[in-house]
Amino acid sequence: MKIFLSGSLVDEKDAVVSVFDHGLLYGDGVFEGIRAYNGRVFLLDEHIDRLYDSAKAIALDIPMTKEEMSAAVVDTCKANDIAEGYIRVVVTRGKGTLGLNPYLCDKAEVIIIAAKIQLYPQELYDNGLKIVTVGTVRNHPEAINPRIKSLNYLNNVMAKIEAINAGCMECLMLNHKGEVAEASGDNIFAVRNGVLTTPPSTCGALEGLTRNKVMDIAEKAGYRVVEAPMARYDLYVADEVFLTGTAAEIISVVDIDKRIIGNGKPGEITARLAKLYIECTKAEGTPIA
Ligand code: PXG
Repeated sequence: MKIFLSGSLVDEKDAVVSVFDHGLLYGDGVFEGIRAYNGRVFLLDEHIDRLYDSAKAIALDIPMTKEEMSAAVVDTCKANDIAEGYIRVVVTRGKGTLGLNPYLCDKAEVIIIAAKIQLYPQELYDNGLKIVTVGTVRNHPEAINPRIKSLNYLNNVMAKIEAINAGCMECLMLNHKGEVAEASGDNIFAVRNGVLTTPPSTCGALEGLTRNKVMDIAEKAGYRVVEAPMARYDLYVADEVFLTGTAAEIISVVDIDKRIIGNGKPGEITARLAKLYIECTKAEGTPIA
């Protein structure tokens, strides 16, 4: 496998970073997870914009222009013959000292990996997920803003541990006010009486690109879409609940804290939106070839 590392494509065995990299020492950096479908990189500009916004928020200078970054993503796919896959872009603070001071770091390190995707088992799409609310509260927005896609994912990892310990693959995270934020690695939507509701990013959600795309698709399909603070109650009494994310795409939730959602089966509106989303993934994107 060829990896893009600090400006060039290198063999996987040569793709190594310093043990003094602050990405490793402090989780100091940002990342993106991107999909390639049908020989195209899906939502590439949107991912690059979010990467640069995340970097700006943590005062990290990426030593490449957005155009160079987009080209590097495409080149990395090409070098690995990826037409369908998962691309991870990582920008770390770079090599520094054993102290926190990011201003003592050399230069941000840029890593791009383009690999085959590990999909969730089909059974989960057919039958829906069971999730539980976890005790790990979403990061306070004035501590680490959840809109920053940072390398510091311990908040999400702790939530995921609780989910797995409870026998679930995903979980529901609430913000410091007890409002619905998101899952550990996906956004959440409720459908009730044909209206879609999802929390605004100010409630502690990442501004998911799948989320934004689904909102767009839903509106075009004639559904009303509302961004509003939500309580767990709103999810419990919904007709349908689903999660969105680059990896998961759209996946139904049929059980939250042992409350059966709707009739306990993946809903019709969710299925319709998932179909429309898949159509977009096949038809849109930046060509790799
Ligand atoms: N919320 C969080 C906290 C995320 O990390 C999403 C929502 C969905 O956003 P997008 O833009 O993908 O629709 C994410 C995305 C993985 C992986 O390997 C994916 C994510 C995070 C960590 C790992 O699939 N996130």
